[in-house]
Amino acid sequence: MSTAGKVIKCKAAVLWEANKPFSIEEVEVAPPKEHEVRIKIMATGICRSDDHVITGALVMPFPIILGHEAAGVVESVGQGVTSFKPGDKVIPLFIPQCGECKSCLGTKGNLCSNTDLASGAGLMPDGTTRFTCKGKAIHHFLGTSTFTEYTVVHESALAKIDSAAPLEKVCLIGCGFSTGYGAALQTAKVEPGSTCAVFGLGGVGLSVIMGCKVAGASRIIAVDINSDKFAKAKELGATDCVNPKDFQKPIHEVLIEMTGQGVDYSFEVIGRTDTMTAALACCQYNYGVSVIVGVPPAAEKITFDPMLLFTGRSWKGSVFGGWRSKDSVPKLVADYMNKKFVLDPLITHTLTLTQINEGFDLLRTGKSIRTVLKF
Ligand code: CND
Ligand code: ZN
Repeated sequence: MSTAGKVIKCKAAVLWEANKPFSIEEVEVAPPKEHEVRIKIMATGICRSDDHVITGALVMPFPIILGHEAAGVVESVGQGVTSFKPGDKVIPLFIPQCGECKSCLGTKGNLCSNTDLASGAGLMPDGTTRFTCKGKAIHHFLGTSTFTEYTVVHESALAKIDSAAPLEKVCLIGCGFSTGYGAALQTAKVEPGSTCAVFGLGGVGLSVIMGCKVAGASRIIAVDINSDKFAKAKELGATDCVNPKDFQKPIHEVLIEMTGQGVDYSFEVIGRTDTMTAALACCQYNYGVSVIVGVPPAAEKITFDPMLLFTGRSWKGSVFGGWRSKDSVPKLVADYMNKKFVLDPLITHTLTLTQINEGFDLLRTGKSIRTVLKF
């Protein structure tokens, strides 16, 4: 029997408060309103940004359903939705592309004004939620919320993808892969023959390495305090691996010595202020470019020597790899289907939604790259 137009009761991982495990609960998911789409989630990756909400490094309201890196199938559509129909394979977009704001209409940026990243309201664009549990409204996360069997997203925050795409792999295109790969190709625009340094070798950092390699970088230096990450970094294109713990001197000095004048491009893919400054300092003093990809911890500030910028370095940030989400995600899926890049090496664990806390433990103990939860 069709579920369209009805409330769906299903399982979801609810985070009731900070620094607590997820609770697997039965939630009610309301039907999609005008210009919204209800999706059956088939697979979702666990990203460090989800963990940042748990620890408070990324401030969002509780209770909340986290998860933003997923793939699924359309269950039903709200009034006025013409570009999606039940059965379509889709990827939710944590950075929407409304097509109407200054970023979407211009050619320079990808950060749609309708993103919930800055306001952190945890609500649908109309200011309400589609989830309830035990009589309480549950917040959305970045307009996606994928740690649930069903979710509702605005049509501007959804991309239709190839019906042959394997959802348990391409879910990574919803965040980790695209964020890292695009930081190298779209934001930094790494050129052939460049020297790059990548700080942090999780799913996102390893995807930066893949992007640097595709761009033709001749030297890619991978930096992590967990040397267990080095084998995979090399497999994906790193030419050198450095553990800051093996040196007395600061890591930026080590990298400058290794390269003569510093790297052409550096990427901070951890989410720490000290490594953001180190990444800036390790790039070439005149034309080096440093890209912040890791989510900055809330309430922390950076004090740095402005001489680092005065001599000509650039310091940039990159959200969702600089991709215009709705336009780019279907193309990235097509590129994956045409074997232009791999996703398998990033997926180290596959679990079910009810094992979500185990998945987060694997991330926190540095044992996983990406865990994919299959439904
Ligand atoms: P994950 O935790 O898997 O990787 C981080 C890596 O950094 C790990 O391998 C750590 O060992 C390493 N690390 C930790 N501390 C240090 C240190 N002091 N020096 C060197 N290495 C260290 O995280 P992820 O790959 O899922 O995400 C990385 C960051 O990117 C994280 O902050 C996440 O929130 C952010 C991000 C940004 C965006 C965006 O759009 N910009 C999207 N998704 C995630
Ligand atoms: Zn993410």
